[in-house]
Amino acid sequence: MKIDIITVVPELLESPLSHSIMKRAREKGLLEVNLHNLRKWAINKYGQVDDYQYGGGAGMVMMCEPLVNAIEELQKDTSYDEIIYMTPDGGTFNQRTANNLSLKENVLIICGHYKGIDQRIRDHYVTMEISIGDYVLSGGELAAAVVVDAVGRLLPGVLNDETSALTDSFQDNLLAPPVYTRPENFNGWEVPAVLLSGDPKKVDQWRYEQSLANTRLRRPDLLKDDL
Ligand code: 6GU
Repeated sequence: MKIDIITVVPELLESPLSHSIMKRAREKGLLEVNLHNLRKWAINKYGQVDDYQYGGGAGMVMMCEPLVNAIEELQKDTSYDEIIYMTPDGGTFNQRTANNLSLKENVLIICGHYKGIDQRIRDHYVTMEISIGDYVLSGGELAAAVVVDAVGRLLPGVLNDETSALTDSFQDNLLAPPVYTRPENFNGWEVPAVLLSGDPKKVDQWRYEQSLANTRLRRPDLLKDDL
């Protein structure tokens, strides 16, 4: 999978996408992430990519011209399955969206800053708008890093048995069960006996019951919507 990202602050995305599982996914060639600095397509030598908004009001708006030139140039090499705009008024990102995106070949992500991007870009280029939750970030970059991480780890071959996505919270609309590691007794705190029983059927059953109980208690909403 290839993900191109248009941003005015590539530095915000570099580190989160260069460590741990994202690093391995990229090194293995399973995930290609390219950061494109929008300033490259600025309208003047001052690097301008934003301007005052029509109708007045506080905050700058990212202009059409640099964005169109950036998108059109990238589209010369790539036919995108989705052009995503990261925005707090987009659809809320969840595991289902991550699963769907992980099946795409080429995705372009546009990170907004300031008051956002000119509406005409959203009307004429953007195919999907994503928010990561009901709060406002200073820009779309951290949200884009969240999306790339959640999607990247689902690509076949990225995770191994130790990190398998199949047992994650949300993958089946249930929260994950509790986990334990050595020692069996720490300060008198015991590992649940069933996990030491050596009976995989019993262990599976216990984990499922714990997942269900956890979900009922903490996130009953998950049991209502179908993934
Ligand atoms: Cl995608 N962008 C911004 N700026 N704020 C957000 C967001 C995105 N998702 C939640 N808050």
